[in-house]
Amino acid sequence: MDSNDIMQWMYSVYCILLAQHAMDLYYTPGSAPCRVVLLVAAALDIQLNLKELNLQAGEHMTTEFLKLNPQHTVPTLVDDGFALWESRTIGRYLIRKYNNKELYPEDIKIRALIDQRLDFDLGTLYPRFGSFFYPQIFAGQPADENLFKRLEESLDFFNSFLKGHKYAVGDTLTLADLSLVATVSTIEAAGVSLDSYPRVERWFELVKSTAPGYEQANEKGLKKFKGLVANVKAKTEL
Ligand SMILES: N[C@@H](CCC(=O)N[C@@H](CS)C(=O)NCC(=O)O)C(=O)O
Repeated sequence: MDSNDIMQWMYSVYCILLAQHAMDLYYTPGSAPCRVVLLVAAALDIQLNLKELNLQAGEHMTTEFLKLNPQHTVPTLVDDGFALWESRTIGRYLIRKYNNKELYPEDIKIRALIDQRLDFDLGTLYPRFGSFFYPQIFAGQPADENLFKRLEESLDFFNSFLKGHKYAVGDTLTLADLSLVATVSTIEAAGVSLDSYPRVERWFELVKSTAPGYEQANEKGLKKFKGLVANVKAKTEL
């Protein structure tokens, strides 16, 4: 065995050990919450063992999956038997596990602002988008003007949060951006124009070009989401 063979052997052992330690991520590519976790994994430069579930086929309702997550939602992360769900919680867990100080800084005020943006996304922006858009897509209902106004109001809120800084909190990329970009890109992909929110538009372009692995982590799944929307629209227009 020469030194090259030894290096090759060590590298193979390293890859096997790494694969054994890879965490499982149950996900579905079109889902915005799942893309939050993919964006965090890309920013941390870690590999997750991706396990795709087909929700339409009920693969999230199996006894096996319900044992992991009784709430039957994706994304669900499983780290050596420890199961965790809620995309932003998974994001914080991974950031702490890999001891990353940039995406969720320890300064209590910065962290509080990141949490505020994450809660705004979880409790206001994404639900308002969902209640406006999903009944149209999944139940064939007409667009509701009042629900659209509520969505517009929340985009306006986000536009005002961005005043005076480049990213969602301050001038560096944080977990808040990775969460919000999954939502905002989904809103845009659903055909909602961002023209009336210039700061959101500028921020969106910035995050697209600076979030590590953005294309693979978000755009790929977004294409599937767009495909699903087009498919449902085509069916309802028949
Ligand atoms: N707040 C949750 C939302 C998760 C969620 O609702 N995921 C959807 C897919 S986008 C899901 O799993 N739906 C199936 C179900 O609830 O049974 C998160 O951010 O992880």
